[in-house]
Amino acid sequence: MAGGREDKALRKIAASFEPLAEVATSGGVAMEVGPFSHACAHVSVLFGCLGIAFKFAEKDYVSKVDDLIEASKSITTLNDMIELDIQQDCVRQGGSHTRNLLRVKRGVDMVRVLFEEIIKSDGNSLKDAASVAYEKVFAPHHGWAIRKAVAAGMYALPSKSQLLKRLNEDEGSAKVEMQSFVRTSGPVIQYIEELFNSRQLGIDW
Ligand code: 1PZ
Repeated sequence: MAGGREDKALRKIAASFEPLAEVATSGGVAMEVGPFSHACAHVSVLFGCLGIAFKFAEKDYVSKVDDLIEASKSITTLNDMIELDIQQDCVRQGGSHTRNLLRVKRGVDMVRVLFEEIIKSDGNSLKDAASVAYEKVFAPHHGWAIRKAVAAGMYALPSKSQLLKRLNEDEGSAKVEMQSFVRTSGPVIQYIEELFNSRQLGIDW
């Protein structure tokens, strides 16, 4: 819709990950909680283009991003945020910043894989691309009930062309922005995984 809130949302999402990718590949600069969580907040605009089927996923994702935004008011870097949770022995506790970071990282990864699938598919199906992304990123971590609900929700997704229309993009412009996001989100995801792995916290929980 012209002038709608989703006006050029893809460009915004892609642009907000540029500086994060620079930090991730700098080999020394620490990523800050604020810029990271605000970039992740941009991503949630996509939910608005998917219809009501994924409202529950949106709520879960947004609440976790909001928790990170709140954390950024008193903690500067992702590194320090994790260290504080380690000190307080609450890394895996429900609602901890570190646990929410791992979930939000998966959300970003899902969008990355989703865009990769959309870019390489010729058809008009969003369901196929979304199913592949979900299977790869979230399904191994979700129980039976959630997996069933997600599978049912996939049937309610709009088509790829409907999604692009809601995003105010055509095939060509969408491809450019999606490619940009795929390129920049990769190193950011790796950076976060390294924060976990270098402390033996694991990323499979
Ligand atoms: C076209 C794209 C289709 C989008 C499909 C989205 C599928 C994701 C469905 C996730 C359902 C979430 C239900 C809640 C799950 C929670 O149990 C877990 C664990 O949370 P905790 O126990 O730590 O509080 N939460 C998650 O796994 C995070 C889910 C975030 C979903 C973000 C998806 C981002 C994709 C955006 C695409 C527009």
